[in-house]
Amino acid sequence: MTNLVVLTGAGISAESGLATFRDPGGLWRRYRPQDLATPEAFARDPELVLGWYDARRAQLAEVEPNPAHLALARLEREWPGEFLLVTQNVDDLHARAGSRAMIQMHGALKRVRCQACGAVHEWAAALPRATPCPACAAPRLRPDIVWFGEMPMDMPRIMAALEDADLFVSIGTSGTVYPAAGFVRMLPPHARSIEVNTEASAVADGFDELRQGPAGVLVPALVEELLCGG
Ligand code: BJW
Repeated sequence: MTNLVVLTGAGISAESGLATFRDPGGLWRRYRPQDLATPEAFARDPELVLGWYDARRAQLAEVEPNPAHLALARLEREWPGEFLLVTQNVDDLHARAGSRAMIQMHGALKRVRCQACGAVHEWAAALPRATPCPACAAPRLRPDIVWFGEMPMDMPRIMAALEDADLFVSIGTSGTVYPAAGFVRMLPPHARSIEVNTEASAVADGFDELRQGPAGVLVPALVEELLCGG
């Protein structure tokens, strides 16, 4: 039995039409992360931050999972060993493709969290400032997103899966944001690691194998190879 951990980043959703962060045209080429993706930014200008997440949440209605998302859902269904998908993405494309054994380590656009009572709510609409929490009525809801300086979600489960991994596949991530960028260095010595990206990531030298090209083409081929040996 082979334990498989797959890590994905913004590159896997690029062919669905969602901008990445650091590529030309990426979100961090147009906006400053310190203005939008930190707790301090939210405290300073909640309307700006909520509006940015409202726009990105609304954009999800305009995009569909691509062949790479669908192939990973197939891999989960047909893989004979343990399987865990860890995504840094806050979009809902993996879930809509059918992935279930999944951790969204940086949170989810379609969830909000109450800063007063901690309740997490599914949220598909806009989030106006001071909307009361459905659980406690406090006007303290925020996007359920992991901003810079905050702890990514489900880290103990992710670390346990990495410790037991025999195979690690990283897809469409630049390898610049930690802790995810460090996962390839946390694998047991025997584990095989494969990176799929249109260009070598910042941590590419830690992988056994690099496959260069678009995820929408390379991931279905890799999944076929892993499941059918060719
Ligand atoms: C394709 C493709 C195609 C394109 N096919 N490929 C100094 C040193 C080390 C660490 C730190 C440091 N200073 C601060 C830190 C910590 C900080 C950090 O890493 N900062 C770095 C920028 C230096 N990290 C944190 O603060 C994290 N928390 C933390 O560390 O807590 C402490 C702790 C944790 C654990 C243990 C102990 C302590 C939190 C990070 C939160 C990240 N948040 C964001 C935004 C919020 C979500 C949102 O609004 O969407 O998450 S930032 C942004 O970057 C987003 C992404 O999830 C994340 C990663 O980006 P990703 O996915 O890699 O996208 P890109 O655009 O960078 O890359 C896309 C790639 O795809 C490229 O390589 C393309 O080539 C490729 N590609 N098209 C295949 N078709």
